[in-house]
Amino acid sequence: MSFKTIQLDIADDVALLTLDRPDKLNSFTTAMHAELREALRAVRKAKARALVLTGAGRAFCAGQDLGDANIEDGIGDTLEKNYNPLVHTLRRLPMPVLVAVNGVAAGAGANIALAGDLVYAGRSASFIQAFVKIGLVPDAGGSHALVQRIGVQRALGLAITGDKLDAETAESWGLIWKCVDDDVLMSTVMDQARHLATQPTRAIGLIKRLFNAAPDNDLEAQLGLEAQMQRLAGSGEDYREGIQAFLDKRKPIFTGQ
Ligand code: T3D
Repeated sequence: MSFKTIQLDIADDVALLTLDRPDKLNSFTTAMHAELREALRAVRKAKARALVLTGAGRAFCAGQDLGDANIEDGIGDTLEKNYNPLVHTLRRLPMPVLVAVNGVAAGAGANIALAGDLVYAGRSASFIQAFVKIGLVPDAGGSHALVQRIGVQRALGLAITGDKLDAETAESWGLIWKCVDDDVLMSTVMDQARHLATQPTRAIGLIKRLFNAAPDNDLEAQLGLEAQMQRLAGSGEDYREGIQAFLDKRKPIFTGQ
């Protein structure tokens, strides 16, 4: 499958999706959004068991391409047509989504990164809620993810100032999973993705559903959802294999079912 603004490689059950407009710091265009939709459909069709998202060159993504911004027809429409479905798709993919933030992640670029499940960043990477600098508000799920992960004060601070947050601080605040040295970022993320692709994928998809729902549920509703997800997980082949392997004192072989 060949694309103009992204690259997609699928091997060993791991899909590697690279935003590929390095001259424009991989900023999003309408064409890139269309290609991302097609690529994510292909990832599902191929039954990949882990997805890695990264950027080509020195940046992860500088958000919306400001030369391709939809000033005339209304930015809200662009969000509803392009960004919001992308956030939903990444959050709902029934496989772990790992993000390798290889450089600056600004505006919607930062917030699409935060839509991943395990966000890794190279030590020189940074996160910028750049919206306010052009008179906009955080979008692409940023106002939700930031408040949930780092609390209102830090989230507001980043959104109102548009200040750069370095990767080490992002890790220490709990905004991302891990900050690692730049030169081992891709190998670390790919190793983890290949490992996760051998794990109980169906259960991981259910874990995502459970944890994505948790912030909006009270305890009663969440207990009910846990029972529902556990029923589904417990009806899977991987549960039977996990139990059998434990009893046999051997390593489980999970099929992802
Ligand atoms: O439709 C809608 O508009 C709604 C959606 C909105 C969502 C959003 O994401 S709004 C926020 C958009 N993003 C930004 O405001 C960030 C703009 N970029 C920057 O602030 C800086 O580029 C960075 C802090 C990200 C990186 O700075 P630096 O000094 O490392 O790089 P640079 O020199 O600024 O950029 C390098 C090139 O990339 C440069 O092109 P050139 O001069 O070499 O031809 C620059 O113009 C280009 N570039 C960077 N960001 C964008 C971009 N081109 C188009 N759009 C960009 N967002």
